[in-house]
Amino acid sequence: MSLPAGFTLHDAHLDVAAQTAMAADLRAVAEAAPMFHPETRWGKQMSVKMTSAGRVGWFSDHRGYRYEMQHPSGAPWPPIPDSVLTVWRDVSAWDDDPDCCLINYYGEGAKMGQHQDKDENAFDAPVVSISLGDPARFRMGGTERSDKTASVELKSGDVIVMGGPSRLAYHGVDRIEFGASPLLPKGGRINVTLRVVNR
Ligand code: MD3
Ligand code: FE
Repeated sequence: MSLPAGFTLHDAHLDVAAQTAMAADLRAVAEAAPMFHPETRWGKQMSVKMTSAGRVGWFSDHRGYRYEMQHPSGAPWPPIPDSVLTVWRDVSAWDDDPDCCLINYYGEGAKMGQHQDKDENAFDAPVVSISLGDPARFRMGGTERSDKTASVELKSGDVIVMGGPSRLAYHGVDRIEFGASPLLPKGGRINVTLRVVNR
């Protein structure tokens, strides 16, 4: 098993109290900016539900992937919770705060195909991801789709940093172990991704 350089896993970075507090903060974000299933360019609904906090939010429809200044309702995205910003400041080694906090919710059977994160304008900044709730089988390769891949189990409270060469690596979520974690009352998995979109 080999992972690309610049990838760091902070195993159990958040204890259960911090995970619970962050889940409550994210629930408040999702009340102000409700989760939705984005549609791909090909009109297929993604199995993961999403919303965002921060200056910009990630969005997709028949016109493709992009960042938008507003939730589909027309409201601005809520601010990024302090509990989330604290993690970025602890692990990113980046001077500026992120301008997007994408919140992904994986219900039973949800997954995410292998892809690169290329919709940003700051590939030298790292991406930080926080996992909450049910464990996920995360799979990561290299910068070419044909590169060999390695799998990592991401558990509630784990934080990963993708900097340097790993920033443009292919990655995805093959499956989650629905119901395995007691953190979220209805089960499932939340992944928070922090990104610098514009510098
Ligand atoms: C590796 N989310 O939202 S987070 C995504 O678990 C996304 O929800 C997955 O991929 C999830 O785009 C994986 C881990 C992650 C995020 C960004 C990366 C890994 C990355 C960017 C570059 C390389
Ligand atoms: Fe991604």
